[in-house]
Amino acid sequence: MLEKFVKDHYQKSLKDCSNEEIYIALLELVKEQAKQKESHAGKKKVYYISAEFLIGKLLSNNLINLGLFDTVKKELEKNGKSIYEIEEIEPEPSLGNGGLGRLAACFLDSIATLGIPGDGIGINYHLGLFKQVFEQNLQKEYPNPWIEKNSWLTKRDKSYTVEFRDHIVKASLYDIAVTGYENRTNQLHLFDIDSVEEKITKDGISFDKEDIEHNLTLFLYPDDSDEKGQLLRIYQQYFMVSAGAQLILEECEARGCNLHDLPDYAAIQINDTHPTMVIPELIRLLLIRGICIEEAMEIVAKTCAYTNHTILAEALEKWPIAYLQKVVPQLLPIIHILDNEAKKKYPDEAVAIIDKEDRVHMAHIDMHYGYSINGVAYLHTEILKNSELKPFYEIYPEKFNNKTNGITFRRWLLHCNEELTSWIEELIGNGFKKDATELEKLLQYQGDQKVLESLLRVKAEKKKQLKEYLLRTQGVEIDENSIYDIQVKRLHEYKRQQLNALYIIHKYLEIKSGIIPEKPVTVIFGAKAAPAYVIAKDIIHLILCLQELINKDEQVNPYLRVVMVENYNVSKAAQLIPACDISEQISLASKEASGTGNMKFMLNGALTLGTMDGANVEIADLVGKDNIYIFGEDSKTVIDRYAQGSYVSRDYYEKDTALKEAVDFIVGREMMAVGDEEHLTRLYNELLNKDWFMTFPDFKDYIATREKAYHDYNDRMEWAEKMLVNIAKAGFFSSDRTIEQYDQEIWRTGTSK
Ligand code: OX2
Repeated sequence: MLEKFVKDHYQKSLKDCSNEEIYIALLELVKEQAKQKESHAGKKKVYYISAEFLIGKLLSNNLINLGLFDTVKKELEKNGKSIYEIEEIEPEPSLGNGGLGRLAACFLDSIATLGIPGDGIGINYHLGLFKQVFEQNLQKEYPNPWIEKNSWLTKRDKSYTVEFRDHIVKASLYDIAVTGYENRTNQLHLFDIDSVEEKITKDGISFDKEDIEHNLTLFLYPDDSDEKGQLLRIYQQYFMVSAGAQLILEECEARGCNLHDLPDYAAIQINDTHPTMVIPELIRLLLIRGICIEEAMEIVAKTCAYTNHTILAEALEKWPIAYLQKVVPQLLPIIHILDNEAKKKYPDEAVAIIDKEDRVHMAHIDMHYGYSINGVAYLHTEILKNSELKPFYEIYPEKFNNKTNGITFRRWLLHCNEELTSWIEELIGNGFKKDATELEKLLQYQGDQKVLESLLRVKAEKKKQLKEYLLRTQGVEIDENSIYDIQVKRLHEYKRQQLNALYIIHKYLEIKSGIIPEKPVTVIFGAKAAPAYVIAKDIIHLILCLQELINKDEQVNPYLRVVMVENYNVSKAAQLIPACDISEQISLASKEASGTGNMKFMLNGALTLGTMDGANVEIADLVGKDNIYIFGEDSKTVIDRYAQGSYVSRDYYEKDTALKEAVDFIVGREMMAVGDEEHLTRLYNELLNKDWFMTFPDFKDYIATREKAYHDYNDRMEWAEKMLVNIAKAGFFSSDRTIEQYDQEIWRTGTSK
């Protein structure tokens, strides 16, 4: 089919096309095919509004979803071309930061796959989050431009006017087709301004934050450490929701809605607090259209639903009224009404929208004026109900519900691990592609030596591929026969990459003292730190210094190596995850709302080394304690200790010699020879005097559990059996299951069974 397409469109044979030409032809072919699956069926539609959509490269996934991948791959092979080389040409959009944005992307895939009418609404950031480069063992940030002349974006002949206090801008609509797996095509709507100027950045990612006309759609999460940065974020958020709300009302009216019955035509999912202003904005638009305030509030409260992704206080946005006044004064009368009405009914200060310091609590708007509040894993939702959001749970118990996150198996199995996919297919057929719970059929092969051996061969093949990839892309050499122990995720103190680093130091010191590990280990990291997050960048510095020190040390490097992958993104995740033996999920219990990397690793046959946090709790439940490595204190102990304010990290340091040695090493002679004193000393002091995310109490158990996992790894048959159980039990974490629950319990479009 590609051959014919190329002939018809370019009057050329496939053999004579360059890879670039083939890539462009495939873009067009996919867009054409996707268009044929657009549908207007369905009265009620979901609008998933999110500041982030971490969609990754789309070519292969679209081909898989449209059922064209194998045909195209073969046609290319026949003509001496490779789909994998063509994939490399596609730039990866950096429209997201981490789990929150990747979840949004997986959800769009599943919404389309289940045939649910549902579109995404976001912003077309030209320079993305940022591109991470390592220089002198430090993270440096550069723009990440990704929009080319030929891309997945389709400019629509449609725009909306968005009014700020001092500017009026035109929000132009761009769409990216979202193909469902053997089902309908939906859209990701991304708004942009025509006057955006990619060239205004200097010295990395600096730019004039007040130049809204040119900067509005440049970066995701521009630095908000000063007032100008915070104002810019408010500009971006209002831009997204005002254009989005206008689009929603227009579409619903076109489908026959009279606005009084909006909840029958739209379900708006507010992904974290960034899109919260859609609530007052929709009310404002309904008022303009002649609906009275009481009814407008009621309509909106029946249309909007909120997802909470974190209990970290600093991530729950609170905008000063004075800032909102400077950008969107038209919303303030409405926000005051929302606040007054809430205060009349519920005088408790803890649930106020506007607090005593005149700040607007965005999540409080969502909870009072939305009809559903969901957490993203069982434990997280329980913590929201019983502690973090308890005052709200007491008022609105019926609004609270859990939706444990999921991942799309099209990307995180079918595409990233064709070898494992074929292995599964040979054993249990291909029903699991539509119904992921069928993976449980693999359990019948638990004691089957031949099957287990072939599973180990698949893993070995993926490990070899990763070795080649790292050599080709980063020039680093790793040992394919070592254990691959991987931690990839945003860099945050609560995720505790620093605990992993302390283990590495401990191991290094052991090897130096003559204690040789049973099996060599390669510890791999990938993580971006927010540009203004000082300690997170210090942790990256620590890891990069360890990488340099250890990899150069010939006494140590046969047994231990450290690799920090530069500019970790979706494509790199797709290389790393299938090759992993041990998946590090070591957040401080209670702090990781869910995690979704943990699910991807499990699905690809890695064993989890983790705390009882987020979705790890559900993974542990599913696979049983013999098939997971759990360590550390539980969430109750941690929450109680915070409540008592009794944690003193130095007490642990004084009592545990191994810990003391590892911590002191950070500022020791060897590290100072490769690192920067200011960064290392700051991190050392932070751990010793604060350690807010309590790495020290978990250190001992972490070391012991990790050693146990490494030891167990040597019994290859037993290990393979554990891998098999993990793969077999991963079906629950398909985002198709998650979305079916959203649809049945929150959106109620009436589509899914
Ligand atoms: C992340 C959470 O940290 C992570 O635990 C979760 O899996 C993911 O969202 C998807 O739900 N920003 N990112 C998150 O929360 C916030 C806020």
